[in-house]
This record gives sequence, C-alpha cells and structure tokens, in this order.
Amino acid sequence: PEAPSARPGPTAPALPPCPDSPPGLVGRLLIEFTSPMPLERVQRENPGVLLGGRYVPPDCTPAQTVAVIIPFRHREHHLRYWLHYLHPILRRQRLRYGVYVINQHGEDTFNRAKLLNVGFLEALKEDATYDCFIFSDVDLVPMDDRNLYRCGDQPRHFAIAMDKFGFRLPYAGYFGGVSGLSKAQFLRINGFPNEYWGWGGEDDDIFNRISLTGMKISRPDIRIGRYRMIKHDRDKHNEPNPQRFTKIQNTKLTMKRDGIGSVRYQVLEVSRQPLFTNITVDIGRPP
Ligand code: UD2
Ligand code: MN
Repeated sequence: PEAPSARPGPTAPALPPCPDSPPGLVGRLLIEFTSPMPLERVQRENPGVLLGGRYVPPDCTPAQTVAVIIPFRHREHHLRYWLHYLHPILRRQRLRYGVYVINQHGEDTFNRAKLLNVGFLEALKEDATYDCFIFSDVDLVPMDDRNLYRCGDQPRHFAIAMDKFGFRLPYAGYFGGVSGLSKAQFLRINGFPNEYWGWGGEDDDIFNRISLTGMKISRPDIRIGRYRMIKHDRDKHNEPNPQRFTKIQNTKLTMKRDGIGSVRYQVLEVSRQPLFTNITVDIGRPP
C-alpha cells in the first residue's frame, strides 16, 4: 500500500482550533490620537489583511467568523486611527474577521442603529458564514487587547470603561459604543430599531430588546474593558433626538414591527478597500 505522504491531492493538514486565550496578547496598550495617521502607513503596517479588510489566522482555525460593523459618515480621520489600532489587535486575538464601514449617503439626519441593521444584512450577503457581529463606533479604541472581540452565550458589551466617563460604566443599562451579538441573538431581538433618527436612545432600545427577550448582558472585567474615544464635537445632522425618551418606554410594543425584519434601504456602492469594505447606503430620512 502507498504511504500516506504519497497520496495525491491538495489536502493541507487541518489547523488546530484557535486557543480560548490567544498567546501573544500584550494586555494594556498605549493609545493616543495626536500623531497624524496616513492611510498608506496603516496599509503598510497590515500586509496580512486581505482586500476588503478580511483576515484569517494562519496558524489555527477560529470557532467563529466575526463581522465588525461601523456606522459612518464624514469621519475619515477617525477611521484611520481605528484601522491603525484595531487590525493588529484583532489579528493578535486570532479572529477570522471582516471590517464593514456602513456609510450613510447624503446629508439627512444620521441613523446609527439602522446603519447597523444594514451592516448585518450586507455582511451576510458577502459571507454567509458570519456568525458573530461586533458593532463599533468609529471613534472607540480599546486600551487592552484582552478585551476579546468575539461572541458568547449572551450579548456582550465591550466599551464599559471609557475615558470620557471617567473609566466607569455610566449606568447599569448602558449598552453604547461597542457591542457584540451572535447571529442567533441578533435575530432573536429582531435586530436593532430603524426609527431612531439623530443622536441618542437607540442603544437603550437595544438594551431593552435584550432584556425583554430574557437575555443578560455579559461584560469584561472593568480593568480590561477600557476605551479611549477620539474627542469630537457633535456632528451636523445628528442632533439629539427629542423623541428618544418616549420611544425607549415603548420598546416592548415597537420591537416586533420595527427591526431587521422591516429595514428598507438601497445600497449605492460596495467597494473593497485594502483595510475595510465600504458600503454606501441610502437609508432614507425621518418621516
Ligand atoms: C454615544 C455612544 C454611541 C451612540 C451615541 C448615540 C459612546 C461612547 N457612544 O456616542 O454608541 O449610542 O451616543 O447615538 O457613548 N457617526 C458618524 N458620523 C456622524 C455621526 C455619527 O460616523 O455624522 C457614527 C460614528 O461611528 C460615531 C457614532 O456614529 O462614533 C456615534 O456618534 P457620536 O460619536 O457622535 O456619539 P457619542 O460619542 O455621543
Ligand atoms: Mn463618539
């Protein structure tokens, strides 16, 4: 009989599963936003990242495939810092991942949660194997790479100790900034609300959806879930939404009809950049 090594065919040896605690993490990181960050430099620093901002660990097989979804408009300067810091972190965390920037077309009122719904659907159109979704503001960078960007058996809140809140959780039901849900968890809450136009409230509505379906938020240790937010003024066309206080009282009624099952939008452009996939989308305007 033939020796196994002489067998024909391209079957490479299967890689071992990626370890639960990735080796090579460095822990606390120095994060600053003062030196300029040209995109060419960020590309040069990340040769292992594939077109569209995809990455696959070379030495092990991850349990999940992670889509990182960023709501976006006119924050190119923040995005460069985000890419500079996050790609090396996600790589050290041994994730199989893709980065999706969901760019709201036009100058109508911004709608963060609706953009995140679009990101969920469009990422799955690109790769049906995504089973974990991390939703991140473009201006938030973790200060510790032990804050693992992956999903668990409960929805996860990552950005719990932000510099702008004195490195404390501002309130128990806070779910803003960076969060993560498995595909099943996301579908169970009918995704995110589409009807929060302008700043605020959408993160509390998402928290309500999670509680109302009987799930619990999981969070990292307060010493690990530390973040820096790039300082910024409130953007144009993202004024505080005056309806937010009444809307978050009604999640129980609205979540059944308003969510991933009812989102309407038009994709205008998908472009695969070296470090991310940009999806420009028309999500309409407030009624
Ligand atoms: C807080 C929350 C955020 C969200 C928001 C209310 C933190 C750290 N984050 O952020 O998760 O709940 O309140 O809606 O507490 N964006 C653009 N262009 C725009 C406007 C917004 O790209 O013109 C994106 C961008 O990714 C930004 C995110 O939306 O990081 C949230 O907007 P923000 O940074 O202005 O709001 P902020 O810092 O108060
Ligand atoms: Mn911000």
